Amino acid sequence: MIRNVERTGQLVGIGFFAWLLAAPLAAEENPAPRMRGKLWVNPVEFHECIVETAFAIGDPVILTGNGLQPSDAVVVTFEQGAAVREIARGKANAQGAISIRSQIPADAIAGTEARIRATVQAGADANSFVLNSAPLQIFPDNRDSDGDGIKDMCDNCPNVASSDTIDSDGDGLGDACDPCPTDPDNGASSNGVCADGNTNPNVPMPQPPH
Ligand SMILES: [Ca+2]
Ligand SMILES: [Ca+2]
Ligand SMILES: [Ca+2]
Repeated sequence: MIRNVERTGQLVGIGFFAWLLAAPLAAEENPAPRMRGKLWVNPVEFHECIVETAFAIGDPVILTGNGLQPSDAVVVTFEQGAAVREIARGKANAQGAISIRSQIPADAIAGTEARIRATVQAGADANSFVLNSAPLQIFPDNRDSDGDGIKDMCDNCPNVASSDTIDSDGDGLGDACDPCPTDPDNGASSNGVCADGNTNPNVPMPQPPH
């Protein structure tokens, strides 16, 4: 009986080492499916934008991505909520990369977050690989309301002309229109007084009791 137990133990041990040896081979034969990668949305006309993901309706764009298999065929869709429309088709090159020209569709909805996806339809990655863009902010047009040369969608002070888009406190408002340029909560936590001691005109000052 003892001998049988020892023998069983030996068999279990041999089986374990056999599994260890076989496991890497099995992993190579069945690699984990690659489901999602990154799709970069680049403006055709370079514009220095604070928000790199801001685009206007009709803007021409170049979509780039990699990590695909050579010759994979992709369908590119522009998606806002449940609305999905095809905007381009393309094919991966010999290095598994794509570069496809398209545009923000004319019937896109301004003010609604969008995403662009390239889904493999045919090829080695068919139905298993999708390239996703970052969420995109869609603006109605390329207007420059204050005429300072910086488009509204790229201007952190769209109604105040300024030569730059410097935002010292990083709160999204440029120094040129920030009521508290060095106070990111703009005095909200100190009764309307900015960090530099000035008063924030956008926060009502507490009134003395009558
Ligand atoms: Ca402007
Ligand atoms: Ca401006
Ligand atoms: Ca600011």
